[in-house]
Amino acid sequence: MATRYGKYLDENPLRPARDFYRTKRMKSQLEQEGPVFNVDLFCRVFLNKLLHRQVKLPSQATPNDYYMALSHAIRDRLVNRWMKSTETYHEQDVRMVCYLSAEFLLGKQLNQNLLHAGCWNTVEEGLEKMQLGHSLYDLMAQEPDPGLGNGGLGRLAACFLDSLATLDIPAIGYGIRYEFGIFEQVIEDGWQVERPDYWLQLGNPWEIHRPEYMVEVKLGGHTEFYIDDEGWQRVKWKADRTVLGTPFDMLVPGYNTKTVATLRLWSARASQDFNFHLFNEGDYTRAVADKTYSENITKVLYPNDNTPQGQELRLTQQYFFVACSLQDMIRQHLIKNGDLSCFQEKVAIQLNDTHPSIGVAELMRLLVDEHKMNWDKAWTITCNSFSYTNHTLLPEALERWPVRLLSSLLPRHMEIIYEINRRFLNEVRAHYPNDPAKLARMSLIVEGDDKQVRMAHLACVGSHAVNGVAALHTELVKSDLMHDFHEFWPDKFSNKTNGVTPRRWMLISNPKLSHLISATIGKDWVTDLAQLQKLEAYADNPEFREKWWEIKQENKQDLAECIYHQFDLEVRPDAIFDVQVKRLHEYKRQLLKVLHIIAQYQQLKKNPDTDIQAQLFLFGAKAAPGYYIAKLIIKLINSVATVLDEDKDVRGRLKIVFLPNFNVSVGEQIYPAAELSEQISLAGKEASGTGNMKFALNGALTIGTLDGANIEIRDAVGKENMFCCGLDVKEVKALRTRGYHPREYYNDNPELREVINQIACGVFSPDKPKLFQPIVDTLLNHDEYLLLADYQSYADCHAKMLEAYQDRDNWIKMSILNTARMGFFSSDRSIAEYCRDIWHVDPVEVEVPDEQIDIPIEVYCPS
Ligand code: 26Q
Repeated sequence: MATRYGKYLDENPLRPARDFYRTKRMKSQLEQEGPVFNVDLFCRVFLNKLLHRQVKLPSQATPNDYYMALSHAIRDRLVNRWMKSTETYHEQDVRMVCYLSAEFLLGKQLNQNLLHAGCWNTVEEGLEKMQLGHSLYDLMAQEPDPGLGNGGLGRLAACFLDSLATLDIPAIGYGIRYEFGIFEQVIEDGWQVERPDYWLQLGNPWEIHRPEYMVEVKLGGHTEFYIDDEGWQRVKWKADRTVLGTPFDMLVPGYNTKTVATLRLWSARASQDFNFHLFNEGDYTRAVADKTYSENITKVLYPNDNTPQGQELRLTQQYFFVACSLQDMIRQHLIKNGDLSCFQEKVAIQLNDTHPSIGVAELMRLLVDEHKMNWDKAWTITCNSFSYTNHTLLPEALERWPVRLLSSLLPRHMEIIYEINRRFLNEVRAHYPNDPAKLARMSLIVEGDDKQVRMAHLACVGSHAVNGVAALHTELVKSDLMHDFHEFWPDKFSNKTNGVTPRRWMLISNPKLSHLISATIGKDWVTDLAQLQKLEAYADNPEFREKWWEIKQENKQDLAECIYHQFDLEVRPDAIFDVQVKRLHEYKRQLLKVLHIIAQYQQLKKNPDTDIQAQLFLFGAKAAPGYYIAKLIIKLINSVATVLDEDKDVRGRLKIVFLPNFNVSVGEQIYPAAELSEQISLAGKEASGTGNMKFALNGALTIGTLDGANIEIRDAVGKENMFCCGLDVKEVKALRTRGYHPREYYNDNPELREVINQIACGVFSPDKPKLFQPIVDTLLNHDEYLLLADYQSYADCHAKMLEAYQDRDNWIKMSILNTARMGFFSSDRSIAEYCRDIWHVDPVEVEVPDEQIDIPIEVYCPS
C-alpha cells in the first residue's frame, strides 16, 4: 500500500525510531486474547484513526502517524473499561488509594496497553496484513519512553500502579506532568552529556486533558487573623500570586481484569489574575510575558536521585502537585458525601517519600482555614488519611527546607508546621520530662541561624503508618534514622519489601522465557508469581535446562545485535554477560567494579595466554548533572573500555560496554540477557533496590553485598545460589568505630595498589595523566563507601563465580532456581501488604458486560 512512499517513510526526520529496541522479535504467546478485537475490525478501526485523528491516508502517513493511529485505536479499546471503573467507584463511594508521587517512571505505554487489552497478536497480524511497510515493533520504536522519574522510586510507583489495577484496588496516582522528563544521556569522548527530553513534542496519545477539573493554587503573600461570625479566631492566607493546575489523565489497565486505574498528572498554567497588579498598572506585555513564571513550575524533572537539590522551584513543584491533588480529592469527596467528617474513611493517601509531605500541612490548612473545622478533628482526619514510605538511609538525601524559604512561599503552612510541632513536642515532653536533647532531635525544626524543616519528621508525625522498603532498611529506619520516633510510636512502623511487576519485567520484556514458563507450569504465575515455585521440579530436568540455556543465549544474541546496530560494537555472545545498571552514585560502587576489571586486566597482561572465561561488562548509569565525581567515574569506565579495546593482548576476552541513556526501555532489553547481576552497594546504604529483583526474576545470578533487598533475595533463593560478599552492616559499623584508614588496604594489598597506581599515573588517561586524580584522592583519603575495605572480598567472590560458570549444568540449575524462588518479589505481593496493613482497602470488581458494544460504526476503509 504505502510501499511507493517507503523511502519517504524511512527518512522521516520527525521522531526517528529512537532506540535499538526496534528489532524486537516476539511472536507473542503472552496473552489472554480478549474479545475486544479481531483482525479485520482492528484494520478498519486503525485506518479510521489514521484518517480522522491524524488526517492522513496511508500513502501520506509517517511512522509517527501510524504510531498515533495505533495508540488511539488501542486506547479506545480500554476507555470503556476505564469509565466503568470510575463510574463504579463513584456510585459505590468506595475507599480509594491516592498514591502521591513526584515521579512515575512509566516506560512505554503501547506495549503495556496492547498486552492488557489482550490484542497484541491481533494487532501484529493486522499490521502485517495491511502491508504498511512497518511492523508493530517499528511503530513501538516511535514512542518516546516517558521518563517522568529518576530511578528506583519513580519506577516503584509505576509498578505499584500496575499491581493496584491488576488487584482491582480502587486507586488513583497523582503526580506531575513534566514537559521535560529525565534528560537523555549521550556519551561524548567518554563523558556524559545531557540533552533535554521533550517527550511531548509529537503529541502524547495516552493522555486526556481534563481542563474542567482545573484548580487554583496560591503562592506567597502573608497571613491575617480575623474573627469569624461565630466568634472564633481564624486565619486567612492572602497570597500574592496564583497558578492554575490542569490535569492530564493516563489510563492504567490491570492485567486479566476489567479494572482500569487512573494516573492524574498536573500541569501548571498561568491564571488570568496571576499578575493582576501589572495588568491594572497597564503593563500588559510584561504581564503576559510573566505567564512563563507559572508555566515553568511543571517544566522539568529535577534530575537528582538521592542527592536532593534544595531550590525554590523544586519546593514549588512539590506544593503545586500536592495542593492540586488534595483539592481534587476533596472535590470528589464532597460530591458524594456533602462534608469532610468521613474523609479519612474514603481515602488512603500514600506519600512516596517526603517529596509530597507538605500535604500534611496543606490538608490541615484546607480543613481548618477553608472548611472551618476545629484543629483536633482536622488533625485526626489528617493523621488517619496519610501514610509515609521512606526510601533512603543516606543522611544527605533527607529533605530539609529552609524556614525562610517556606515562610515566603507558603507562609500559612509555616505557621501550621510550627503549631503541629508545638503540640507534638508537648506530647514528647510529657513522655520524657527531662530530655531536651531528645526534643531537639525529634523537633520538626532544626534550630540555629539557618532554621530548617525536617520533612521526614513532618511526614512521620502527620501519618498513621511509616514503612521502609526492605527488611534491613526498615530495621535501620527503626534503630538509627528514626530511632526516637520508633521508641515513641513503635506500632507506627512496618516493613513493606518492594516488588516489581511481572507483566513488564517478564511478560513484555522476556517473551521467550515467559512462553517456556507458561508452557511448563501454566499461565497463572503472571498474576500469582509464587506459582513460579513449580519450576523447581524441572531444575534437574536436562531437556528443560537445555531450553532454559538456549533462551538465555538467544536473549544475549538479541542484545548483542542491538549493540552492534546501535553502536557499531561487536561483543562476543559466548562471554558471560556481567551487568551493573542503575543510577550512578558513589554508594552503589560502580567504581569497585571498575577497580576489579582493571585488576583482571593486569593479570591478563602478565599471563596473556591463560585460558580465561570471556567476560562482557555492561554498564548503564545516569549521573546527576551536577555530581562531579559521578561524571568522572563514567569517564573512567569509558576510558578503561578504550584501553581494553585497543590492547591486542586482550582479544575480546575482557570487554566493557557503557550503554548510554539507561532507561525503562533499555532495561527491558538488558535484564533478559544478563547472566550476572551486580548489586554491590555498601551495606546499609541501598534502601532496597529493585533492579536486583528484575535480574533474578529473569534468571541472572546475583553477586552482591548484604544490603537492601539482597538479603531477602538470598534468603529466598538460597545462599548456595547467590554470590555474597563484603562487610555486613554490623561489620561496617565496627570498622568505622575502630577507625577506617583506606591507605592500610592500599599498602597491604599489592593487586589493589597496582590498580590504583595505574589510575593515578594516567594509564587510562595518557593525554591527561592527572585526570582521575580526584578519584584516587577520595579513595585513599576518605573512601566514604569503603570500597577498599570490600575490594578483596569482592574479588574472591567474583573468582568463585567465574569458576561456577564453568560448570554450565549447575549454573543453569542455579538460574532456574533463582527464577523459581522470586515469587515473593512481585509488586502484587507488596501492594497486597499495603492494602492489608496500611490502607485497609478492599478490591472492587468492575463489570463490563459486553465489550463489543463500543465498536465504532463509522469505519472508513479506503480500498
Ligand atoms: C529530592 C529533593 C530535590 C530534588 C530531588 C529529590 C529526590 C528525587 C528522587 C530525592 C530522591 C529521589 C529518589 C530516590 C530513590 O529512587 N530511592 C530508591 O528508592 C527505591 C524504591 O524504594 C529503592 O529500591 C532504592 O534503594 C532507593 O535508592
